[in-house]
Amino acid sequence: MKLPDPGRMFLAYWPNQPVRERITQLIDHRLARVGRPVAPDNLHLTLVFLGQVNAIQLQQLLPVIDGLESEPIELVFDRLGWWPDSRVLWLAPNSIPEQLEDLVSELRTSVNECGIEVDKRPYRAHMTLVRKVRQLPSLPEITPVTWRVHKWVLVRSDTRPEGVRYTPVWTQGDGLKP
Ligand code: 2AM
Repeated sequence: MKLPDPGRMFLAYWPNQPVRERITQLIDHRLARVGRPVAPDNLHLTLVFLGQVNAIQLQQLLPVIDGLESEPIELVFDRLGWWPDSRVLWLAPNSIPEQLEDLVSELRTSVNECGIEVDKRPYRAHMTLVRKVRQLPSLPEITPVTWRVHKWVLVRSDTRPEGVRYTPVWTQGDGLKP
C-alpha cells in the first residue's frame, strides 16, 4: 500500500457494521438528548493519539507497527460514564484485558521511537458516544456490547464545515510499498 497523506492522526480499532449499529441504536434510543452525539461513521476506540504527523514519521512508523503481533481481543463494553473535564459521555469495558494494555504500551513505544510524542497519561480505553455533555446525566442500564477487535487502523481526522470527520487510511496488514 502507498503511504497515506500526512495529517492529524490516531491509531484505533474501527467497529464492524453490527457493533456500529448496536452502539448507534444505544445512542439514538437512550443518550442522544444529553449532548451532541458522535456521528455513527466516526465511532471508534482510540489506541494511541498521534496528533499532526508528517510523511517521514509515517514512513518510519507504519512498517514497524505493521509487523507487531496482533491477536484478536474480546472486549465487552458494559459501562457508561462521563468525564467532566472533556465533557464526553463514553462507553468502555469495565474489565480491560491485559492484552489490550500491552498492545497500547507496545504501540506507544513504536510511536515514540519514530519521533512522535505520545500522551504520557495512563491509557483509558473508551468510545466517546456523546460530546458537549455539561453535567452528569442519568445513565441507563445497558446490554453489554461484545466486540472482538483485531487489526488496528490509522485514522485521519479532518475538520470540515459540517464537523470533524474520521477516515481510516491504513489497516494493519496493508504493509507499505517503498
Ligand atoms: P476523545 O474521544 O475522548 O475526545 C480523535 O480525536 C481521538 O483521539 C478521540 O478518540 C479522542 O478522544 C482522542 N484524543 C484526542 N486528543 C487526544 C490527546 N491529546 N490524547 C489522547 N487522546 C486524544
